[in-house]
Amino acid sequence: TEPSGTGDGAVPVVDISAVGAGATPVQQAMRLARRHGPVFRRRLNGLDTLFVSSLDLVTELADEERFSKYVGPALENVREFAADGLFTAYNDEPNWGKAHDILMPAFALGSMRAYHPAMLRVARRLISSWDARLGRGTPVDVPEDMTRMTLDTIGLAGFGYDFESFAREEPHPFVGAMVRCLDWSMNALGRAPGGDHSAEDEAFRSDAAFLATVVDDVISARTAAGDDRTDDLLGLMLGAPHPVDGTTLDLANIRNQVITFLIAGHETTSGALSFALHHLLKDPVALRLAQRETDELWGDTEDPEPTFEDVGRLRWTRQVLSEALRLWPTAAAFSRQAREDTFLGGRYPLRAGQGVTVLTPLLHRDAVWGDNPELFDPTRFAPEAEAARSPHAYKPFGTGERACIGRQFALHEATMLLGLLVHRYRFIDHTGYRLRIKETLTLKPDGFTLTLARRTPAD
Ligand code: MNH
Repeated sequence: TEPSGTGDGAVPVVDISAVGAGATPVQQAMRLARRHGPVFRRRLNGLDTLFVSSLDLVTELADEERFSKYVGPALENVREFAADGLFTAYNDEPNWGKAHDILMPAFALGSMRAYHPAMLRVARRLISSWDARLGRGTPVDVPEDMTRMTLDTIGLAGFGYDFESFAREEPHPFVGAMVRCLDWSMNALGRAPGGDHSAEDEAFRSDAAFLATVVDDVISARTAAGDDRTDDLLGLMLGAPHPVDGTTLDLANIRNQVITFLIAGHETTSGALSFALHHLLKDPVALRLAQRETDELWGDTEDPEPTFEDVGRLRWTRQVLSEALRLWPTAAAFSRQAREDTFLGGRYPLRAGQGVTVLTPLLHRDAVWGDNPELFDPTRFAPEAEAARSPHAYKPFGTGERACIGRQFALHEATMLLGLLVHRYRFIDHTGYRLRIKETLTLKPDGFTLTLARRTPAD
């Protein structure tokens, strides 16, 4: 669509100041979009957010010539602890381009091959821990263990640092402090004027300071050993010269990158794995197909040794993850800003710099997904089906040059783990779990536990 128009598009304005955004702002926005349509303006205590969720408009927003990433109010809050790290940097902040160029090699295909052994090692920690529960018949807390797994994986693969999450009764304190920081970022958005938030802010400062001590620990574990390897993320951060101008990252920026990657590198992958397991639990046919796929690779081997190539062969398992991320994209919104004054859809006027938020879960339920978008159906990601669909219908990893740098990392890690789990266990829905979603800027199933049994050859 040409960026011209009459500007007469009337956008519904929904003022939620009286009720607030509550503890589940994404799910609230989904309800508002269902009621008011794919474009609406949410007004909250004087802060307006323009939400968009239809394929035609998101296709326009994905046009990098007209739009770029917008660091909106939520990310401004995250900047309080991640500053100019890759995720929260402004487009025109020189450290974004610099760090992007320096860190890209850590996410090339060859690097995934290098991370594979660490990913497998951590997957086995989770399996040992689940095997131990199995003997005692005690339930596992799925999101909590997925977080143990993904945190240890980014720690070891990216930083050579061991959080040892499975050796702890409680999650590593990094996790609690991080969740509270993310929660603060989300809740601070909806503050009514005049309230006293000094206690929350002080608690936030202390959590952010704790995160910084973990960062120091991660960095000094490497530098104190005089280790100057540059074949992982931390090595690139500390030592690699920019491919063109030869400069390296400064220490303040390195610290911001470490915090950014420790958070972005595990939190959303953990949620994605948890949703995928939830859907497999509720869909015996999809589960059976995943089991069959792993049986074809590994037979009834007691402890399979997945190769890097094996993970690429787990096509159905990967489709299961893609479909889980369609229904519940764990980073559920991203924002764009107009480069120049323009009209979105030829109707809605936008000023240069003005932000627009894509509500990804509803984009993922657009009519392009057919008549039954709520149905969990991994065949939607069969290669032919994907080829026939607009690439803009599916955006769990954002869009354009600021899209997720860790996508292949997350998918390799998660596909391998899911494959190993369905190969080994029967999942028992001991509570008759009904999906409830907890929001702490990202989405996770709330209170999701399972009990397990070993699969027998007859299963
Ligand atoms: Mn990740 C950006 C989702 C896994 C590191 N990530 C984004 C964005 C989305 C996203 C959406 C774009 C945000 C925006 O436009 O404002 N990320 C995910 C999801 C998963 C995920 C759903 C897992 C599933 N991300 C990972 C992993 C890593 C990572 C794993 C690191 C190892 N992500 C990033 C970084 C950025 C990002 C860094 C910012 C990239 C940039 O702006 O240059």
